[in-house]
Amino acid sequence: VLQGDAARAALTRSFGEIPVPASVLARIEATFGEPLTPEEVVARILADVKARGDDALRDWTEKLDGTRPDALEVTREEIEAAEIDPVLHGAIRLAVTRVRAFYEQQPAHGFLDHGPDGALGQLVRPLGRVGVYVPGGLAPLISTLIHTAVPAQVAGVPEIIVTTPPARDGSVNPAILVAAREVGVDRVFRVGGAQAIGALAHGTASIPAVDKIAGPGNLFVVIAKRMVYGVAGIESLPGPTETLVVADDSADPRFVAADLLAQAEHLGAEPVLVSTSRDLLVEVQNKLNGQLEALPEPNRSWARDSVASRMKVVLAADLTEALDLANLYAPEHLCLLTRDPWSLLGQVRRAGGVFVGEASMEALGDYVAGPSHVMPTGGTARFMSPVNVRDFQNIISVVGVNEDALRRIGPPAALLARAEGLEAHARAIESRLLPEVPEAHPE
Ligand code: HSO
Ligand code: ZN
Repeated sequence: VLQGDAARAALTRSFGEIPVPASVLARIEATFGEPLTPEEVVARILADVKARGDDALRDWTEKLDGTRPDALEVTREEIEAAEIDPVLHGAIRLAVTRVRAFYEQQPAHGFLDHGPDGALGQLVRPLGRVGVYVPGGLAPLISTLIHTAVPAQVAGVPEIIVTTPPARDGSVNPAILVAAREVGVDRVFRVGGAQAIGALAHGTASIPAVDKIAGPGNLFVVIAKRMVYGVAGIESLPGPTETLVVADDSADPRFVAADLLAQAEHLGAEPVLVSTSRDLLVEVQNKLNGQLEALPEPNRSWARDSVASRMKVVLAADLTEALDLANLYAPEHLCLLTRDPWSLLGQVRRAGGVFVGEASMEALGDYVAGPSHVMPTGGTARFMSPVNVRDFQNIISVVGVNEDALRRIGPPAALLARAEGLEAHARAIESRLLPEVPEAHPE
């Protein structure tokens, strides 16, 4: 149990370098036959996809996902034909409806202010083509497609394409295809990992280059997104997930344990518990062990790894210190399980999302609450936000000043131009103010 300075140190993030689990390094060495860093691996993949396009995508998918896709695109017919249990289909519809309703409330309009100076304003325009990365692999994240593509759609993006890693038999989970259909995604490609990010950024014969790449992924996907930034836009760097639970002595240890475990079963997750009650910490530990043992495999192993390798437990002096520590850590999810959780909201400064009270567990937010579950991880909540409509729009500034205003604000502008040594700027302004442009006279 961490306290005081030790807790602060444990919850202070190091930026710049993404921590790499030993298991990942071991897998790299097994795959490549040499001890490369994840950055070196990603750089190789990106360069190859840029140079060789679809062939590189097929080779890397074969090497890393164990299947060689002839057709990289899932056809319209396959998407239309995908069928799943009707009750699950209904749940997908509910999620789509609720996420859409949430983002339709997000103000995203421009303005044009007609005043004495003329008109100044902002146009808001949707991006042209967006690529959504949907993690597959061990857990096919149906909900992630919804929670990324729907905000883009509400933003007005006319073309949304999805890439997702295929299973070993080359298939894409039918529930992901149903979600794509329900949302109205235009195209789906069976490619994952850094190679998918390379394809979305550079474009290949099969996969069109996009303006922006959105969505969470594993370490390699996050590194790839960081590396292609500038070729394409990226919405943020959502990577391995984390949850920080603040609980006082009123919290039910069963629920605290359940929420920590729900997060822990994501690969590489970091569960953090900050409590003002030592008794609660002990009780949560007991419940956690019991609930962990009761989980089926492989979930038990995933969760156990997160708990054993990355879980942090902190005893805080009071709720003010608890919230200070939470703000320092800047968790993706901040869960408030205290007597009066709403009273703490004013102290929340840094988090992807805040989950207020017992009925608002983070797992509900993963699916149907409304706000996107794609939230900033790794402490990037310090400067980034959850996926939202604004990620998928451009602002275009409008300058439409009239002559009256020009007479007033032109001279100081010309003065600033000369102070910067930029004479042509000054003359461009003054040409509208003076009767004649000064010109050089040939001798
Ligand atoms: N909690 C994960 C998202 C997710 N959970 C998708 C279930 N499905 C990261 O925020
Ligand atoms: Zn989750």
